[in-house]
Amino acid sequence: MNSPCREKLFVEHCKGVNGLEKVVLREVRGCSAEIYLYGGQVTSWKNEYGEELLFLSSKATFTHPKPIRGGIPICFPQFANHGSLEKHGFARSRVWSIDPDPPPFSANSSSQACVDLILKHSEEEVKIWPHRYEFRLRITLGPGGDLMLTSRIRNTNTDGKSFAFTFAYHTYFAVSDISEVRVEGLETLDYLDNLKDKERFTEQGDAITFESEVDKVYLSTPTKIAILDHERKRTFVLRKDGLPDAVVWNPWDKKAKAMADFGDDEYKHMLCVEAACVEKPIILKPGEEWRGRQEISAVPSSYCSGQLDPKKVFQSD
Ligand code: TA6
Repeated sequence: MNSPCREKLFVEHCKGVNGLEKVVLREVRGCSAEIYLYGGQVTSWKNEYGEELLFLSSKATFTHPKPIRGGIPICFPQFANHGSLEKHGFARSRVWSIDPDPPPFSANSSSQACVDLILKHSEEEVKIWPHRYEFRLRITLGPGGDLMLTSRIRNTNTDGKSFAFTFAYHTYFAVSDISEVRVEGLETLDYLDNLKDKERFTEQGDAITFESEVDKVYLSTPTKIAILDHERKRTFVLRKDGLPDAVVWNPWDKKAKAMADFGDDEYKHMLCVEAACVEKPIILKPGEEWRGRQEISAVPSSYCSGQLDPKKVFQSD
């Protein structure tokens, strides 16, 4: 095992809910992240004060085949119902493995708090999605507490066939009160509205705020998006690469009540902003690899204001 991700101090392998295997990442200042092999899913991300930054429903079940409600589910090989597979694909309800020997990354991070996971086709799965693949997921907690997820998906078909897929990091951010939250970076963009049969609209006005159910796929978005939580004076900054779209979702009260694994009032304390590739599926020929990256950080809002003027910042990296 030559993974740089095995230093005991920074990476702990243990059991979580229902005895499921999980990995805890820690960095020196006290930030942490938890990852379940079930779903290859981040379920917790805490800052140096031990404050939880991701939403995980109090009703989340950690039982196969139901995906875990909250954290960062991986949607692959299909986002939502953009295809004939089960909603959001099967990766979020499969048990991933620790990748014993991940191929080197060109952009190597200095952090030792990281874990490499791998998911490969199973013979069962080939019956519903007739392709062979290797999906490598590296999750890194940076020295400053930033959380990076890098996916590398390779077509390993031996029959010469290409495959197409859509993808999302379905990130559930924890917020104090959804009606006090603003998203910057998506204004004036086109989006597909899932509440209106995926019809295409253009976002009007200023930053996005929330007063009812929202389920939109913003298209060709900038590489930086900010989620400002006024009450908590915290801003999440999401940076992405290889993922042109961004999904914004809050179920609001009625849908919340209809979900068995979601508390009736929990919609007030979460917002999904998802780095995604939905509109134009990714196509891989045999032997080809795709890479998609999401990096999230949480900073005090005072630090962000001004720097997040979309005209100044969102076009740059
Ligand atoms: O990403 C938004 C979305 O596709 C919504 O339509 C909403 O249903 C959500 O995902 C959650 O889906 P799930 O299958 O986890 O209940």
